Amino acid sequence: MAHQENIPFTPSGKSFTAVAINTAAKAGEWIKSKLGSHTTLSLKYSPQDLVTEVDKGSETMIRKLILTHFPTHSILGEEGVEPGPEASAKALTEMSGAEYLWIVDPIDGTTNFVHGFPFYTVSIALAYKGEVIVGVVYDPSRDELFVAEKGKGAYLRGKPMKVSGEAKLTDSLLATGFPADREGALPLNMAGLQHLAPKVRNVRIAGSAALHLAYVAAGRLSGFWEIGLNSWDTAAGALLVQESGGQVTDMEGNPYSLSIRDIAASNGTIQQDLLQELKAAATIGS
Ligand code: 2AM
Ligand code: CA
Repeated sequence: MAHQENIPFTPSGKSFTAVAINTAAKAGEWIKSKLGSHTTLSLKYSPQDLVTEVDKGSETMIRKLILTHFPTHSILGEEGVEPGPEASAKALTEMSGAEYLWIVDPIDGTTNFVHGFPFYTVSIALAYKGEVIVGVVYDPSRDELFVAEKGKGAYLRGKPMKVSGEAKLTDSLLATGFPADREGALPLNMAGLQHLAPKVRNVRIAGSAALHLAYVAAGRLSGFWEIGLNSWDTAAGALLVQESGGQVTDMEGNPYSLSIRDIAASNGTIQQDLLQELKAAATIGS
């Protein structure tokens, strides 16, 4: 990850990255134009699991754009999968044989989008033989496009990103989230929050896992954890963190993989302390 500070980033790698960037930017601008004017609001897995016609339209647009460039590639998108954790895991397993697999969240932070809270993103990752090689998260509200290429670093507005320098939890700003699963995930995330909040500088819960991960990569958050996520919430963001010098693991400290549903990401320096506290919290939450 050798960066030259003053040379602007230009996409490379058979233009996979350029396609990811252009597709995320186009879909992001489109969903932003629909803010406040969606006409359908459906419930998926639970009353907290929302979907609008804008999620579906964004995914259709993304699929068409990717397939225009790479017609033989496979695409795993949130809106192409039945709701619920079992269906998500099954869909990922079924597609795990694909050589090139795009992993797409057409709106990460749908609840925010529905309420007009400007913290939602388009998340697009490309995995080659199961390993994420490109990750792009686009935040249309601030026009920020976070991009990472495996082994080549992570960039925001052409500048290399770097994780933050906090060495202790007491100095750390963390984020977490509450996904739609109110039975399994909510008590565990609540237990983590209750356990960690007194030990850190503060905790933010802004409703987009992809953007929280991008903020860890950009050094705006020291760390992030969340139980019960899907691959489309995390694939692009995890590469952003890794390529910015941070660490991403499951709750046991195993390195990030697409099948991980429980994620802990940080600047690396606080990772072990974060995992230790989450382990202690889980014994209270279960
Ligand atoms: P979404 O907006 O794409 O659904 C909020 O804590 C995070 O959880 C968001 O990234 C949100 O993504 C995700 N999330 C919401 N419902 C979820 C579900 N049923 N399964 C997994 N992740 C979910
Ligand atoms: Ca989504």
